[in-house]
Amino acid sequence: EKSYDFKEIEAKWQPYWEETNVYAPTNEPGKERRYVLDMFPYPSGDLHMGHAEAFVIGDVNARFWRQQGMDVLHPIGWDSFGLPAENAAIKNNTHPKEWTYKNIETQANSFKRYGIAVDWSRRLHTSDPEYYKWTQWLFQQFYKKGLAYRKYSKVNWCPKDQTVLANEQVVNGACERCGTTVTKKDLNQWYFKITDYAQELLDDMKQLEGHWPERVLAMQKNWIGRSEGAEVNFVVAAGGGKDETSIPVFTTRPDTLYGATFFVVAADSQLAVDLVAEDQVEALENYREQIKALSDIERQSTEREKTGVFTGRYAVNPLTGKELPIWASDYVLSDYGTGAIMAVPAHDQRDLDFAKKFDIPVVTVVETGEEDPAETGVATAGEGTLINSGELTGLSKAEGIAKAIEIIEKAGTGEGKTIFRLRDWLLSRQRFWGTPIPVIHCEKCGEVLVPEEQLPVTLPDNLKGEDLAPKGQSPLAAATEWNTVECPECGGEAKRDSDTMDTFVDSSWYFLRYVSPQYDGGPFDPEEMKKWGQVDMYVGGVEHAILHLLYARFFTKVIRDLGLIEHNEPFKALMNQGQVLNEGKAMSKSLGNGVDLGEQLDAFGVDAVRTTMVFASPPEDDVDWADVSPGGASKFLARAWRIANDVEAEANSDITQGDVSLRRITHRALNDVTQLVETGKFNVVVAKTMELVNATRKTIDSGAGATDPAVREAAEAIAILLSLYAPYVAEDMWHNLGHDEPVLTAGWPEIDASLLVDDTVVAVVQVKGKVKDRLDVAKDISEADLERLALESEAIQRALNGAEIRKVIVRAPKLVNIVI
Ligand code: ANZ
Ligand code: ZN
Repeated sequence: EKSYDFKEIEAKWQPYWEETNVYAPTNEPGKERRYVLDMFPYPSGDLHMGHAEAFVIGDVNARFWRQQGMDVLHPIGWDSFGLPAENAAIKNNTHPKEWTYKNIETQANSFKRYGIAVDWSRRLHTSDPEYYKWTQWLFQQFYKKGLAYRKYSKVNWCPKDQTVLANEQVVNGACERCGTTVTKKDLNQWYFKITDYAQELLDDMKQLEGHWPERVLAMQKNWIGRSEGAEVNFVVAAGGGKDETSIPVFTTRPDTLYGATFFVVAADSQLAVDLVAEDQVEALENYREQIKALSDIERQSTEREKTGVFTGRYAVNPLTGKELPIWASDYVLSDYGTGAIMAVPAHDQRDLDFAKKFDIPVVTVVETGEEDPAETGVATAGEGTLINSGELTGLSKAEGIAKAIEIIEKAGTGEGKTIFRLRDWLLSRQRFWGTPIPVIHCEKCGEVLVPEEQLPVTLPDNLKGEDLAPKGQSPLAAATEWNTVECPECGGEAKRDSDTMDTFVDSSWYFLRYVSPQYDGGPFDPEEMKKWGQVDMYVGGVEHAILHLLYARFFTKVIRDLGLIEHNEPFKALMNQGQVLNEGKAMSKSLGNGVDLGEQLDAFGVDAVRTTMVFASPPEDDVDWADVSPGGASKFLARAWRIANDVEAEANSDITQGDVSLRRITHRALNDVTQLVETGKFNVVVAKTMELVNATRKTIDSGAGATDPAVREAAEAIAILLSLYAPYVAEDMWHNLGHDEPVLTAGWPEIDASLLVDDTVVAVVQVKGKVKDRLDVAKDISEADLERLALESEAIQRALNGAEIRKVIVRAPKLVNIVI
């Protein structure tokens, strides 16, 4: 008899899937559609265990919906612009595309081997001119709507990588990539005006609740950071050689105005420079030098000791008329609110720390029942009653806020205001391997969009190696031949913009491109978009919980406002897969605990690795590779596979004559799996298959079992269940069972509801009135049988402990009470 040989099976079916293109949508009219998407990979080296975990999850979803009779779009592509390719090119004296496309090919082959049910004809790469043409086109539409603009600004600059970094790429003051201390640099930079959509990005999260992980929604909400409060104007009295002026502050607590004892401006702001009294200029300058390299997070940290300098000026509290000393400190950020605050040490911890350090009075204005902050050093932020607050005294916090806003609005010294923490998206990078910004700069005409018919603006092919090394300006700025052009407006000599786009731009719309990746009349074919629209299930790592998802949501909304799509949100549902660990730790080179995916596939086969990934835990939990057994999975698959071989022609093909107990297990498994997949319990799907394999084997081994029609029914069900996560075995079994079509076109078997009805109940066995055991028994069990089972139970024997039985009361099928 033939034995299970995964290598042979893999070699047989992989080309078959490609030839039959079985994973492409069928476009049959009237079919329900589902769009399943995995976050596309970055082409660094070959696939690793993390890919294997993430992609099998999307795959189970896609395969399940397909088996449920839906038309499924499940595409793949590569996020193929980015710095590593450029660094490799500099090192190897090549063009970045060589490294990039070589790695893509390697990964594509591995994905094919891994048996992912994707439509390969839709494959895209963001570094293909056919793709980035439309990234550029979208940029231009944003520009025309005023949503892409250039601004001179201080940006985080990595002196080693010679590029701008977004705030989130600065970790503890150092470049996320190379660890070099980040400095600030003044540069003219491109931004997307995502802040215009802040409120909508927040509001539409309602549609995602229950479909996205809660923690992702919480992170998005926090990142958008909506704050309600007031803007209050403080007059700054003339002094220190400077004129009278006025400075607004943003506060969430206008109710605490009477407790403000000082005033702080962001030390690194222009405001501080403009304000400072002449005799404090030097002190301020020294201080500014000192704080230059600190990140926002460090500045705001409550751990760090507060620092600052007095500016020599005073601000007048508009409610009390009192003068407050103005300090400059780094704990106030220059780009949040107005860059200035009224400080209320009694009720704000950072202010209190500062006040303690510099001996500034602390005035409690909200009686919260807690101890005096001036004594304890702990600010009180909770509810309470206002005290020492003039016309606000006696009010609650909420009433006080409303009343204070009313007063300042009447007096014309301020107003209620809502602000957001979200900043505009800095998208320009001074690097080579990215989408060129399709703008021309002309001395006469200013910024001019590259005419649409000239798109794409392609990257030059002739730069390589050292040409790409950062030298303070973008390699494209140095490529004179490439960047010198005629101005589309006046015909004079002009320069191409030499920046490229943040790769997050490329990935903010790729899910739209997949509906028609070859379309050249626009970023996507409107007809295809009508069919597929929103992604039904998006699978990817939680590391993208903020930026990528927020940017994709922003793009979707702008593209909707351009009239190109109708939906508001890109991803209806989101699933974050867990990590694959080894011995409890993330795999890493330095720990030397990496597990090589290719080696695992060679040793155990694709299906066993996939099954192990799925079986180890629910998708969102981590998998520790040290705790799992791909060898065990391989044995299970071999057992399943043998069943298909053992099925014999039925003596009687009337399925209703088949073994009822096996049929019950089969139909229950098919029935349960629907719910299990929909609730993401993929691991239980594997357990159910195992149960069915065992039951089927038992029936086969009991004499004439192999010819029982229930065995064939079960074997087919096993192939269909396996087709969700172990595609090779499933395909081979399906064909061994005599089918000519791919298993994925089998469709979900019809479930016989009469076989789902529970024919067992739980009988409770009590000793002296206390429950000592529970037994699964047939509904129609006789009193005698139930009594016998109860007395034979080990738990009951233990409970009796040799005591003499006085009486046994049996109420079949649910209760046995033993009296001793
Ligand atoms: C007075 C006050 C009293 C404040 C009080 C808080 C508690 P969120 O919720 O994060 O928006 N603030 C305003 N602008 C700031 C800046 N640029 N850098 C640092 N802190 C700034 O926080 C708003 C509060 O943070 C504001 O309300 C302000 O302090 C401070 F009992 O004003 B508050
Ligand atoms: Zn011009």
